[in-house]
Amino acid sequence: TSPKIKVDYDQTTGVAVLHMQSPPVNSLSLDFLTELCISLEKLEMDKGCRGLIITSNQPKVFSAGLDILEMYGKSPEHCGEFWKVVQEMWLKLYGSNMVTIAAISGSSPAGGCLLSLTCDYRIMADNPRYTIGLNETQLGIVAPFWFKETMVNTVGHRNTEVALQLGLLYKPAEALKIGLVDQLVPEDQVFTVASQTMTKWLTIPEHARQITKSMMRNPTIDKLRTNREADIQNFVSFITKESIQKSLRMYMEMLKQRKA
Ligand code: CO8
Repeated sequence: TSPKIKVDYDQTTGVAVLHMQSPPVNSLSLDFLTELCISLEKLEMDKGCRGLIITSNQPKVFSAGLDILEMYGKSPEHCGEFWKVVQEMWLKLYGSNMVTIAAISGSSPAGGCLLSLTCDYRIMADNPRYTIGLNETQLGIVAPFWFKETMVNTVGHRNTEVALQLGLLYKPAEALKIGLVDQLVPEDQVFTVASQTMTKWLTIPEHARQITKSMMRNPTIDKLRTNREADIQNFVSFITKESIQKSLRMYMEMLKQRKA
């Protein structure tokens, strides 16, 4: 199988660009996330790599979020293994020493939104066809506490309360208004602006910035670190419930019908 992630690392600038290239919609499957974690591990170990831009090579979509097929009709063992790598992805990105920028070139629901929320800065294509948000309740599922906290840390308690209960998917202008993204730019400039923004962030003394980032994020990270196993058990027992499986099936059927 062809790689789902392509990394271009420029040693002279110290900036790596991670392209998600898993057709059709960069859904976060077990294989995708495993590959992503391996790439992140390598970049994090390379002391010369100071910045990471995450973007999508798929048209119209940044990432469709967790691959629903990894959670539907699968054994508890499989679900547990899958959830572990979802946690791993979040821990690696939210706690990264690198400056991370999401170049959001398309829609970014659920896990795709979470992925961009782990970054230090979000630039989104200003196209009203695209949406971003944590829409879990629309699938009949519940965003776990660390999804919720990542959202609270970004847009505050009240915005999160509304966004998560209603499972809101925001158009770019609305996302900007609540601070879910930091900047909107014309579609063809997302990457260029991300690179320019990176240059700016990299002028800040590295150690001071890293300590500041950890100070902001460690309380949330530590909560998952110390509760990983329980969080896996929670997920597995929730997702394998008959009623939840039924919700997932109905949601997938809705996706197919919407297409037809
Ligand atoms: N997983 C698996 N397959 C998917 C997913 C997904 N997340 N998203 C889309 N697909 C499939 C579609 O079913 C379709 O398949 P097919 O070609 O066989 O019919 C194909 O990908 C292409 O999709 P579309 O035709 O819909 O493509 P569009 O370009 O029209 O739209 C979108 C792209 C906007 C991304 C749209 O596909 C969409 O809205 N997808 C659903 C996104 C979503 O709701 N994801 C939620 C996943 S759950 C999650 O991430 C967090 C779960 C937390 C778990 C907590 C439990 C305790």
